[in-house]
Amino acid sequence: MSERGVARMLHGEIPTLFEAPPSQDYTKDIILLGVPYEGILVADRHTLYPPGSHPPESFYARSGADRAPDAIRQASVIYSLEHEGGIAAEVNFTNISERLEIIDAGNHTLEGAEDIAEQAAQSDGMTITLGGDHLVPLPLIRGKQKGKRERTGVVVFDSHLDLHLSPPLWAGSQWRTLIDEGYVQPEDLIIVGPRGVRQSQHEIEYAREHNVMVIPLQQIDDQGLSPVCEQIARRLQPVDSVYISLDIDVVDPGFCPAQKYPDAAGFSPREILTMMRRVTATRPISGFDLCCFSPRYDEGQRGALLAARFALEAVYARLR
Ligand SMILES: [Mn+2]
Repeated sequence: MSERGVARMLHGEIPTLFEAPPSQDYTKDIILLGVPYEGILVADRHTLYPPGSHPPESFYARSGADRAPDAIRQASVIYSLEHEGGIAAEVNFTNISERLEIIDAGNHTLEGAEDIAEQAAQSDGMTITLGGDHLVPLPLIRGKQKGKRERTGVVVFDSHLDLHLSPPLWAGSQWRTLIDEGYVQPEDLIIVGPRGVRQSQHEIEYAREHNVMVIPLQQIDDQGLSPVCEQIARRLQPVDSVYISLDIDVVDPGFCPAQKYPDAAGFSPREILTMMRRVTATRPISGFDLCCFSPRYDEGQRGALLAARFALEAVYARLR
């Protein structure tokens, strides 16, 4: 018996995400893309390094998210649409390819990604983006709002608030930039999953003063997943669509050790999938990104496989 070949290659040994056809036609329903960007690096508690620097290896701060898109693509053959179109067991066995046109637009810079998001939004398409670090949603949401101005709820799954004011173009200030530029209203920003001690007092004060919805992981432990999802759904009632940004460090590193900023005892993958499903149950999804996966620290591709599964859930959200 011969091995089943990979049908759609992006470049070299790298298949397209879900083996979707490679294309630059941004009028399709779902545009898959990679943004292999890693910018300012945190070196330690006091030091930031500019983009392109190579700080010494440290457990406090790790790099390598620029390798993530292609590593996730390699694992995503498990979810190949070439497998009879992709019959989604979680969506009443719906055939994905019969309902949605999906392409892989390849890897792009921040500027290129912003342009793609703008074009996709103009034809009511949606981007599913593999980062890169957590600056990546900045151009994606900015471009999306330029292409189609609407009230967008942003649901962030992250162990960190990322509500720093500066420096600009840092994966710790992206939400403030989007708010300050007027693309997102602070009350439409929902941050799910902060844990540990790596938050700053001024971020917490900003969230409180501007009515950003912050749901620490422990609130879900105490109140339960369903009641908290109902609170999020109520907050999302006035928005036109929901953009989901997933920092892989919200997941327990036991499931995915390949994180830039690992912190013990996080969410299980299925808790994240359940929340993604619930928050898009009443409002349409208009974009998704997954960031801060560093394949340098992956083991047996299990982190890459999980990242691909999260991207698939964003396809499901569009399908439902
Ligand atoms: Mn984070």
